[in-house]
Amino acid sequence: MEFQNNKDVKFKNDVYLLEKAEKNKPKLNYQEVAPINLVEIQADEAGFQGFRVTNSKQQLSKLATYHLGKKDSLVFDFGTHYVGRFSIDLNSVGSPMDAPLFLHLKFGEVAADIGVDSKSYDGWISSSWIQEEYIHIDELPYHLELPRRYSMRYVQIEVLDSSPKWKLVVNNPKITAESAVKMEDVVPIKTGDKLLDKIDQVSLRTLHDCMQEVFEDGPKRDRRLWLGDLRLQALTNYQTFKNKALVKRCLYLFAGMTTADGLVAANVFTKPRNIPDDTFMFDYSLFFISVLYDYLMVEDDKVLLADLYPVAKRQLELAKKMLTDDNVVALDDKWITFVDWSENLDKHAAAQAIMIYTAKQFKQLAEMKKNSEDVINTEKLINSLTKAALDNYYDAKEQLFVSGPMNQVNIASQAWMVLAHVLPDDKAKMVMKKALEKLFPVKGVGTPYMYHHIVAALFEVGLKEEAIVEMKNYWGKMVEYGADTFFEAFDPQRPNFSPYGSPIINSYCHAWSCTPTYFIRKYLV
Ligand code: RAM
Repeated sequence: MEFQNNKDVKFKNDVYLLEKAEKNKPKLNYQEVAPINLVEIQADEAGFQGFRVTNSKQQLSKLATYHLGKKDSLVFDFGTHYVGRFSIDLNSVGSPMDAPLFLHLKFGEVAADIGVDSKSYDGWISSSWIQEEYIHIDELPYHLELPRRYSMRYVQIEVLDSSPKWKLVVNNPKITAESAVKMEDVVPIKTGDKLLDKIDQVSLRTLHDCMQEVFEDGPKRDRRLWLGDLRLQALTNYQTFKNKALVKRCLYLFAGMTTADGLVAANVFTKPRNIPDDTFMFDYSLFFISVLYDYLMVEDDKVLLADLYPVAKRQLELAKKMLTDDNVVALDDKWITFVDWSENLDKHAAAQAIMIYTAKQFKQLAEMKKNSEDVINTEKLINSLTKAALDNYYDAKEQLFVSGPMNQVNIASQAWMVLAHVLPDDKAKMVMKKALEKLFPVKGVGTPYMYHHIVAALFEVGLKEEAIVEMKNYWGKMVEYGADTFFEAFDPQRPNFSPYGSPIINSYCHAWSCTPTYFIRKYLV
């Protein structure tokens, strides 16, 4: 995938909708956290991405006694993942400070973030996402409070230079962590299975750390509101933190900043002010309908429905322009369909299924709105889309869906067709059974986002045990690797997989990976 540059697209700002977004802006909670340990990050082939964390010979309780000269460094371990600001007291010992202090600080969500030399990065997205700072300090003592927010468990402080005449002493390292919600607001569950309980906790921490002034996709990167991520975060939030105002805010943000033609952007920025990104995705625009629909399933809110119904309707109207005469979704490079980061994935069938899935939700919105014309028209659309899906993509002999000109049989198509209910329940169950036989263990799936839909489809057809096994295999593998929060990209067969050309740019606390707690709380307890 590449960056989209649509700088000529005209957007409109709806003041009424954006004011509502502002009204639902949360007040963040702050928590001061001290490190629990001093550690060393060592290269080790057996460790996740080639690194392992060991206890340092130095002790935190003796911090003030360590004198750091040129090339000396310390790594603080805060015990788990936090999002917040870092501060530390710096002082000198020895002769008068005859030269400035030159410091390098690095912030890591995982050990490799610290261990890998940032200069080795040459991926296709900006290296400026790598969380590190180079700072000169002219006078000590100094209370260093870094202005930027980081997403981290580990903080490395390295003296690039002092002077042979004096050394650095550090004290009081601290993170002031921030989130829109509090971990203690969610009651821990006991499933009777230790791994599932742990997966649940890691999921909660992931969602907690991504819930800021919007539902961020990843607090390390991209630090913004993406529609596809929001959909899964909102669903998980209803089962856990139950902060509905934040979902409402995000819906109003997307609705308040569409293109002049009414298309919802794939993501929006909220700093330094509200700005829609000039990036559009076929599936993400349609998911505006889903987020609105899911919200209304947990909260009866007539005003929200009245405000946002036209925006939801417009997404479906615009999607219809992508249909061939035979009602098949034609993929378009200018309005890409995301589905997953896996390479070589044919997305035709999944795109068709996503349109059916969201059209069905829109029909229910139209029913809530008592708009019989929209109900009838959407019903017709669903029927023609479904017929096209079955005519073009269902291989009745194999009982599996194929996708695209090469009839690719991939897991994304099966999962989305099942979620869109294009087949009767018994046949849909058969699709997942066949998929388990032929496509598992799945290969080449790049993200927990895609994995979510695979597990969701297994639960949907009643293959509960199989769904649990997949969840434990996939998210459990991240736990085994020591995850405090779940990752943006993860392929168990390729632990170094990155959609961007290097794992050090990946986010290791990523919104769309938080859903096991949703599954566990919805289906298991
Ligand atoms: C990446 C982010 C984000 C996702 C998009 C499609 O930039 O990981 O979460 O929604 O891709």
